[in-house]
Amino acid sequence: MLKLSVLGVALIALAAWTEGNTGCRNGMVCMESFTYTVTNHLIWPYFNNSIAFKIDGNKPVIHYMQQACEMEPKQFINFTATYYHQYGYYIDAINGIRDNYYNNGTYWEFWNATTALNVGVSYYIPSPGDRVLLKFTVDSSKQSTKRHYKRTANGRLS
Ligand code: B12
Repeated sequence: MLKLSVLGVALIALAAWTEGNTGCRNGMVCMESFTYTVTNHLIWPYFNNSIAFKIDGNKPVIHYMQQACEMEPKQFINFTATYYHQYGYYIDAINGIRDNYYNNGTYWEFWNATTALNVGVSYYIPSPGDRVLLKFTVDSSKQSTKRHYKRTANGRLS
């Protein structure tokens, strides 16, 4: 009996040590967490999916994007990115919705709670309380007069 209680206490201590003193962990909104959201209101199937992460050192957003796909694959199905030596990864598509900036002005815009960010997902490091957002957007200066977009076989909009 005594052995079991000692084991129990040891397990609780181990859990507290792994999660930090606050018990904050992935999936839980708390002092040490931020939320990551992907939102698309432009083309069906629309989605607005969020997940909370405990901040993991100085890891950039792209690290958590991959974690989201592993943890919640129904909401964060996939993403594709192109690597640019100077700026890191550029997000081309999320959940099969692909940008087509030069034809219709659409792209995945990168935001935190207050502002469109001036770096990409490889360089932005979330801080506690942050709300990081990738929002499927149309650049109004490039927007055509079309109101409805159709999704083609490769996920692009026509
Ligand atoms: C055109 C452009 C865009 C277009 C890209 C169109 C496309 N690829 O389909 C749009 C408007 C979509 C865009 C988006 C973004 N952009 Co931009 N963009 C530019 C701009 C004005 C010109 C790039 C260009 O054509 N160069 C000439 C060609 C020949 O060289 P290139 O290497 O092939 O260019 C490609 C890359 O630059 C890439 N690209 C464009 N923006 C970005 C951003 C990131 C993070 C990456 C990895 C790649 C990338 O697309 C270009 C065309 O294929 C530059 C400013 C500048 N004057 O350089 C900013 C610039 C590159 N963009 C920037 C940023 C921050 C972004 C965004 C993160 C903004 C946001 N908050 O959403 C997003 C990217 C988000 C994502 N999806 O990952 C910054 C990068 C700064 C940095 N240190 O990381 C720049 C330098 C502007 C600035 N001074 O703030 N962008």
